[in-house]
Amino acid sequence: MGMKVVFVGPPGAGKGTQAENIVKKYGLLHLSTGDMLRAARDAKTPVGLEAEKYMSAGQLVPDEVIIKVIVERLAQPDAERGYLLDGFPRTVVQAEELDKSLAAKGEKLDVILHLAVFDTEEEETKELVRRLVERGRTSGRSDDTEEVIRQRLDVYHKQTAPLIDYYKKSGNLVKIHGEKSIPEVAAQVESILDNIQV
Ligand code: B4P
Repeated sequence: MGMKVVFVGPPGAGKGTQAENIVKKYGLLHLSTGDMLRAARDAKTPVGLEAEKYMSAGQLVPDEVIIKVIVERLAQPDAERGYLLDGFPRTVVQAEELDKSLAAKGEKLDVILHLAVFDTEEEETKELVRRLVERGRTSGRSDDTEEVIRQRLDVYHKQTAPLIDYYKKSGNLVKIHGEKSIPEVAAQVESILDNIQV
């Protein structure tokens, strides 16, 4: 079984950006719940149509919807080579369910990378809003408007930030300084993953 890595961080912290490089370098499967939900929406599946209502409003889709999607995906044979979870878990309930499904197979996560952007919420918000408004200009993503971005950040602080304490207890949480340039962030991540034995 390959390396099992999780990215936790606010919207716009660079999870998707860094994930591309990591999965290539370490041969991992990239599972971005945001990408999976957008693909389901575009394919007009029942899960995708349900998810769109939440995503366009900057809310999280219900835990039971996303947990089922991920647990089923991790049971596929290609997950054996190791994976990077990008955007999942996003709530403590999702993290607990993931731990339970791994424990049932005698497995656990190797590392949780906490992609933080500055130490104060004020500086963080300013930078994340700037990045996502900029991305919205070219991506056409319906949730990259300033109003929805602020809503997503609020949801992050209330529902996802508690994951940091949850994972601190596990002892394999590492903080990455996501305010640095893209190559500098990549170097921090690589220095951690290079030292993981699986
Ligand atoms: P996601 O698609 O996961 O979106 P994200 O948090 O906005 O992206 P990310 O942090 O990956 O930012 P990126 O690298 O692109 O989620 C979208 C929605 O899906 C959620 O709001 C929710 O509704 C739903 N959802 C997903 N998972 C869920 C779950 N588990 N439970 C419930 N709901 C779920 O970077 C952003 C921009 O910054 C880019 O333009 C990039 O170029 C730039 N950038 C990156 N790194 C930089 C750096 N170091 N310096 C300067 N700019 C940088």
